[in-house]
Amino acid sequence: MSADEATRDGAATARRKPPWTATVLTIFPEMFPGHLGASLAGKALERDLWALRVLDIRDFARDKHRSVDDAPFGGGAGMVMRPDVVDAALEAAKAQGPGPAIYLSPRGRLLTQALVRELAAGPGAILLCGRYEGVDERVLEAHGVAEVSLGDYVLSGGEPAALGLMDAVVRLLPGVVGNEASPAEESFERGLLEYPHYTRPAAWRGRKVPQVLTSGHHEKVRRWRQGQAERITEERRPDLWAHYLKDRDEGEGREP
Ligand code: 9D3
Repeated sequence: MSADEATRDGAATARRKPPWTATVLTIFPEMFPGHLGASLAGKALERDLWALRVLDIRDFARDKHRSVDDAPFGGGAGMVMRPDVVDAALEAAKAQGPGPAIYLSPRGRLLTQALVRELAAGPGAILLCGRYEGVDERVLEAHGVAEVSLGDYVLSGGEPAALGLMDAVVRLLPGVVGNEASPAEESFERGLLEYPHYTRPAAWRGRKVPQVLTSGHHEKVRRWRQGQAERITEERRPDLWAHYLKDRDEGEGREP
């Protein structure tokens, strides 16, 4: 028996590594788990394949009105989340949840599949959701908080972004995705968009399924799909296409 097996042996000492844990800081705790309580992520949550802790930032306010925001120094519209309140919430989150502290913010680094993979490989994440105009800069500096954005469009706050980030991470955790398709086969992992998909009926409103897909020639199907994925990526996402060509020419993934 290996040392590792020995430490797991015996009913009294049997203990599983804690699951990937999201600790969310928000003034809208009722938005969680949201869609992550349904479908694959919801099943995985029930099976303790990941954990979700939600802290209400308002619980860390100290005045009788439970204020979390105040007017911006320098003037201007809107309100700013107070550093003392967010600090207390972050301290509580760090005491009970593992992983890097991330502020969901339109100024953040774009969330990519590479970052999602990095987060999924770690123990969890502390997700700070902003509302109003944002959070006082000093508390972000003091806690070494990273900033992550979902894309260049305006959301109403950090909560929908936190749900999107967790969705992307959770589906990568061991045991969560039902089918056996390896993540390495996913289009984004290969740097390409997906090829087109078809199912029955073989003819629908006069539109036929591409013949190669009903031919039974697996190698021809594979080549057709690869060609389609490349065509669609080149047409729709020149940025991904350039990166794909660069990786391919550097010999990544496939040998010459
Ligand atoms: C109206 C306020 N905006 C000035 C132009 C700044 C602004 C503040 C707060 C814009 C959006 C938000 C709320 N958004 C988020 O907290 C957010 C977000 C987003 O809006 N887009 C993409 N990713 C993210 S992550 C968090």
